[in-house]
Amino acid sequence: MNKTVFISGATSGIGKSCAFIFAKNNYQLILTGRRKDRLEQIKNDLQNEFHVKILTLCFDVTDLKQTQNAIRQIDKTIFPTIDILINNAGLASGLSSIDEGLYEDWNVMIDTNVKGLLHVTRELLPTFKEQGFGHIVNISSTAGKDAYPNGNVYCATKHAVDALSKSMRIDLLNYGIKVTSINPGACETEFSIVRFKGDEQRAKKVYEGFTPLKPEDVADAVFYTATLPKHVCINDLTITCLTQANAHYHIKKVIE
Ligand code: NDP
Ligand code: 8X3
Repeated sequence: MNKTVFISGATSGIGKSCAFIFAKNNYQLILTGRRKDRLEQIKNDLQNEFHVKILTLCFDVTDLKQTQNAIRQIDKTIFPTIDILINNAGLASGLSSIDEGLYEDWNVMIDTNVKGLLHVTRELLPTFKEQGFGHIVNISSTAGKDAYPNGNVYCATKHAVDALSKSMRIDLLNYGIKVTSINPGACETEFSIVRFKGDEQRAKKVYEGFTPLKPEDVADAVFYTATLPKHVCINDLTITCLTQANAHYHIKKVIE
């Protein structure tokens, strides 16, 4: 029987690359996000290429009702198990000093990165407990390990994800559920376009002069942690490009 991976935020970047690598390796997919057109396009592309079963669920993780309705409609006869949950949906909104931050940016980051992750996890836990196995992979960040200038609330939300991964691992040990935190550094996706509210020029500048991670690099790491023997759990994995030492120390150098 094929295993199933549930990916939140599969419409772009790291989530989309995770969908690709798991489909290529014959997993069934449950792909989620708010952009229905993108979900359908990715589903068609992956089904045509890899012939795997794919369910798309279009919902906003910040909305508990939408999250519950979507997850509760998963048909157990088609997806008898959910083996892996990749809590990937997340974002930064704005980059400003704490005294100048906008309440609406703070709310959207806290609601998405912390409450959204909790909503999805809580809804899938009954399935994991019933099965007696499951693997939660939380996409945190180097920003969850250290703060950087003007990162304040985004860093706080990723520190919260870090704490939640540690807590989940303790609370879920008795149920045979693995919990892994993946902490990427700068990775070129739509992340900075979202952070700078559609300003593509400003977003592009973030990655100038060095070679950032590609979303496929992070997806490779996720896939590695998710395909280890049953008794092995990678708790915490930080992955950066060669020119980034931590959340705030980078050098500019292009790697050929
Ligand atoms: P992208 O912007 O490319 O992808 C973000 C994904 O999250 C999209 O699929 C988006 O889907 C989804 N998403 C955002 N908000 C919501 C919501 N409210 N409800 C449902 N889905 C949502 O960025 P990345 O791929 O870079 O980001 C993925 C994760 O990786 C995030 O948690 C981010 O914090 C983390 N990360 C990113 C790094 C980077 O440098 N890029 C580094 C470290 C961590 P849609 O808009 O369709 O809803
Ligand atoms: C996303 C990357 O550099 O803004 O977590 O922390 S960064």
